[in-house]
Amino acid sequence: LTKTRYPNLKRGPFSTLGDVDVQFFERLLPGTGRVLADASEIEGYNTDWLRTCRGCSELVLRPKTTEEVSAILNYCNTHNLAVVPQGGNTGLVGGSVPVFDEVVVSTQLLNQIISLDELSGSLVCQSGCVLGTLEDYIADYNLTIPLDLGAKGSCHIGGNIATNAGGVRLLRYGSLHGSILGLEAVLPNGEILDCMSTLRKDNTGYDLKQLFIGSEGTLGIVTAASVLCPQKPSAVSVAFLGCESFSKVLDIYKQAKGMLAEILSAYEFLDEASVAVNKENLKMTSPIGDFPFFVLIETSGSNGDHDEEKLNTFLEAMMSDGLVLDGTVVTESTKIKDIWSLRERVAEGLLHDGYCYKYDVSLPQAKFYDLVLDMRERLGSSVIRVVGYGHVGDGNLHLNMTSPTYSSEVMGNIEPFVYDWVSKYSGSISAEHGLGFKKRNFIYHSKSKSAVSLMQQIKKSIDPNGIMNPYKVLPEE
Ligand code: FAD
Ligand code: 2HG
Ligand code: ZN
Repeated sequence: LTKTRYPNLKRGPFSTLGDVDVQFFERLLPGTGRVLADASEIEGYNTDWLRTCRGCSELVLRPKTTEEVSAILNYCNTHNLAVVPQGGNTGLVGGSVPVFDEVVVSTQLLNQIISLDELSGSLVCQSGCVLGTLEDYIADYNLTIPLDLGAKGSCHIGGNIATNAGGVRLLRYGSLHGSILGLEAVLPNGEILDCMSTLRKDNTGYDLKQLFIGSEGTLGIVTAASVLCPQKPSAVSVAFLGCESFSKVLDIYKQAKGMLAEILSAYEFLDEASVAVNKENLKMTSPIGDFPFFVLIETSGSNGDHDEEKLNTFLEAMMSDGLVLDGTVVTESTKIKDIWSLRERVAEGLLHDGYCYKYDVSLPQAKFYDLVLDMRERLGSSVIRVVGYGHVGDGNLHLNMTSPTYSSEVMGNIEPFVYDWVSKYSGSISAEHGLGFKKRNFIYHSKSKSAVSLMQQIKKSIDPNGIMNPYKVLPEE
């Protein structure tokens, strides 16, 4: 690990960790595996999922309670030590790893489920609970988590809240701004902020929890949350369809909204190049032939016969109108999983090419795919591939390019072109992954000067010493 990974960036005026600091943390967090300082043990905490960002922290702390988090932050704030909160480390914008030598505070051991109200569906848990574990736990109570994403086996609910993660169920259940009923966070000075409501309705004053949803670790550490869990649908079907153009993908979406209506729970698309990633890099097979575009439709409801009838009528109409060229429908859970894997594993498959240039944008749906086409033309053979896939129903495109290794020439052709393109259509340069370290300097492409200025004031008032996740989210001053 080298301290000069980012030679053009100036380290903030923070203290450097000393033996006395480490001894304090060892006393605070007794037992094995709670204070990690061995280089080989902390390498993973210094490197992000995409393996494109690397810090050189020398200390990882693993608290188990809110009080321990409070004592850690109080100490760091008093001793001017910078901190990076880390959950499952699946973030895609370099927000979860140190930039220089920030102390990593991992939520891995903050993993207790606290309570579940079966009737209202409010689940209260510590922030380090893995999303998939929560899903499995509440399935026994016929409930489900209002959020689902490919990283569910590793990401933490606290990380999901900190990034305001979207995922494939947003179309049905809305964003975490609605599903998180309350939370507890530790502020940079160690103070514990209790916003832990389990109520659906509570209009008493400013809704402070919203500030932490999507704050990417820059305002404090979320230690616990209350999640509104909907009833688990008893009938789920997935259709995987092939079609000839992106405009047909949108036509089918329009029809799906009308004909499937309340049972439509996901509408995702992949282009041919995305499915090729699955086939070439992950040796996966597609259940239907080759088509320029693929649509994944999920329906969920409470009556399988009713839903199947609706889905069949819809598909017959789509085939006879020539919108869908071929397709398959599955209802068995392992087959449903296999089809979802085709969509959810593209991100993993892309890494096998070498370096991945990753963009996650919101655009008016009609303009959506033009960006992929423009990028393909612009980059030509300088990249291995340009792929487009994503959450059509949410107007969220995932645009990815790959090359064997990082190329500054390719990067120069992508940025700022891609951000200017998105800005021209009033889109968002980060629909769901956040700004983190990689995208913070492009914030003005999506936010006004007045909005960024207020964000900076909020940051200063909550974190006057700037110790929480420095170099992230807000632009370089
Ligand atoms: P981390 O990566 O550890 O951290 C992310 C950010 O949150 C960092 O800035 C970190 O400092 C901060 N943070 C983490 N925990 C806390 C806490 N307790 N308090 C305060 N700050 C904290 N994202 C989507 O939105 N939709 C998707 O569909 C989606 N699919 C993905 C699929 C794959 C295969 C992968 C690898 C990633 C995907 N992501 C997706 C991105 C990522 O999984 C999400 O951003 C996720 O919410 C991050 O959770 P995490 O626990 O891994 O957080
Ligand atoms: C998804 O929807 C994730 O699969 C990851 O948000 C997207 O890696 C990507 O481009
Ligand atoms: Zn996504």
